[in-house]
Amino acid sequence: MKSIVILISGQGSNMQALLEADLPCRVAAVISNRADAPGLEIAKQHGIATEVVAHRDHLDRESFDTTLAHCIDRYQPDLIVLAGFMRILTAQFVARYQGKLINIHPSLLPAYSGLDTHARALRDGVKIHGCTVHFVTGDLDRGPIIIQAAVPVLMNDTTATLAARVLHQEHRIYQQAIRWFCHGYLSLTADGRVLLKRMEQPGCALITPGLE
Ligand code: NHR
Ligand code: GAR
Repeated sequence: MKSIVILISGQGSNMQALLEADLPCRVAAVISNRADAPGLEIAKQHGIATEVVAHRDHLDRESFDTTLAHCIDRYQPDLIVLAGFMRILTAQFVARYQGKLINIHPSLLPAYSGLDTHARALRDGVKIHGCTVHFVTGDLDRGPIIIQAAVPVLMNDTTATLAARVLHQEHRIYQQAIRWFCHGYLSLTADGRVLLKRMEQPGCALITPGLE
């Protein structure tokens, strides 16, 4: 059975959804860059090994990433899952785990890369927003896309209501991506493209507000 390591920085709701999803893999460890991340307690309650690699104890990104890599490598995971992980990783770190490192981002990439995605989407008045699971490359939030979910933006949305609608879909698509990976359906090709051995559904559409 494949094994994964999950990296978090905070709440860990995506991590929790994965721990409760009955995935076809072992969750070897949950690692946080913050000792006070609430997600660490949830992981412990699920009997998962937890580690803290504090970025604040490191002089620069290179030394943080080196400690982080050593910590990860002790668990020999097949896949590293960023779940609300808030530190940008160096090109060396990303290269070491090419094809084995995925992230979930709270927007329909390539729109709204970076931070504060929900506030920016609301300000722009877009009618469709969402979330994206992608392989991580040296190019921040620009790695090859695996799966996306789109949600409607409603007239009375606040960043909180919109974030909650997106987060609910995050919890659904992240476990799907990891299932595909664990079953060997999903990989990153040498030329940087996503290879997915699953059926496509050309009929899918989200139109909002809906047609009448
Ligand atoms: N690293 C690389 N190399 N490539 C990506 O695509 C990455 C990555 C590390 C994290 C997640 C990403 C997101 O989904 C992610 C993707 C943090 C920041 C950020 O600006 C940006 C994007 C993402 C995560 N972090 C600040 C920093 O200085 C710190 C912000 C904070 O601590 O609140 O690292 O959104
Ligand atoms: C989620 O929306 C996740 O996509 C986002 O932060 C939230 C954290 O949720 N991630 C990022 O913005 C990464 N920079 P969680 O900690 O409850 O999973």
